[in-house]
Amino acid sequence: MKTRITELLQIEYPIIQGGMAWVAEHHLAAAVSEAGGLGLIGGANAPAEVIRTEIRKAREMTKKEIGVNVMLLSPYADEVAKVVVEEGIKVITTGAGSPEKYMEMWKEADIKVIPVVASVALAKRMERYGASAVVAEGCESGGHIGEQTTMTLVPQVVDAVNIPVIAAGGIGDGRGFAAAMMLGAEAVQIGTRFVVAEESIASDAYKDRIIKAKDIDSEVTGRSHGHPVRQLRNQMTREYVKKEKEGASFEELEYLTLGALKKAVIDGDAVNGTLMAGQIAGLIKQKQSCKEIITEIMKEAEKLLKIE
Ligand code: TUI
Repeated sequence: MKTRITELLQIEYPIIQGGMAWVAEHHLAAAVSEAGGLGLIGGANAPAEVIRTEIRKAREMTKKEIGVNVMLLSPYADEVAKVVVEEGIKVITTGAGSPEKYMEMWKEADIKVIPVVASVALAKRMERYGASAVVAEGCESGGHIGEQTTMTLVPQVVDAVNIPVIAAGGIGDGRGFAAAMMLGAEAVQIGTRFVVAEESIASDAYKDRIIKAKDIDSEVTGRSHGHPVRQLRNQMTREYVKKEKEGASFEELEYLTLGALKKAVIDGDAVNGTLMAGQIAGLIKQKQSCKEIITEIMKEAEKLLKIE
């Protein structure tokens, strides 16, 4: 399947991987790129030198292009923004903010910048700043989310910009992929389904919670302080929501989630950790290789879209 995104990124399949904190490290990024999609290293809150090492390790595993997701709320965002240029990265996605202060530097380095947006306004602003494409991410996604659903956001962004749009949020199989194409997207970004990939280093406890998840098992915390985060419900989220209802301060709530992502992803603590996952978790039933995931999605989508 050819779209402006497969042409732009020179990839076989129009599937890009989400920049998931702790999960999107070199094993997963290399496996997704090797399977014909675009794999990315998730910058998350990691120091720039950690990202440099991750990029180099991914390149030892694949000759194909890998990208980096720069998480703009990170205290290290400025350093990471420079390291990606130094390392010759050619595709950047960004999340949780507007990357406009880095756009000139990245464009000069011939980098394709693909900001993740949660609104039409930011999509239009990013096009003006020279973005090559945007990811329109609906609130079905795991992690930090906006307000719009994928179904409403994607076609509105498609109508508002001329650059290609990648749909994200709630896409986990060929039906979701085909639906995104019907909304005018030219690729999809997938997160949750790649968390459970065989090549993903996420703990078995985290993967098992996704595989056992029902449709209603995710919960959004942090709405009270303007940083809503979708994750699977557990003891930590129950305590968080209770404290949020009691009017706890941002600092008190932050304390609850300190290091909680690492707890879930690396230590396998599914009780106190942050199990970021999208609403599509309920659909995900097994661990598969990235190659199997991508091939299965494409086969199903091509049948639905009647592409031979
Ligand atoms: O960024 C993500 N997903 C993330 S980032 C993350 S790390 C984190 N953890 C706790 C709190 C906050 C972050 C975990 N998951 N997805 C892309 C995304 N970007 N979703 C929503 C947005 C967004 C929201 C508002 C982008 C821009 C924006 O406003 C910027 C502006 O200036 O208008």
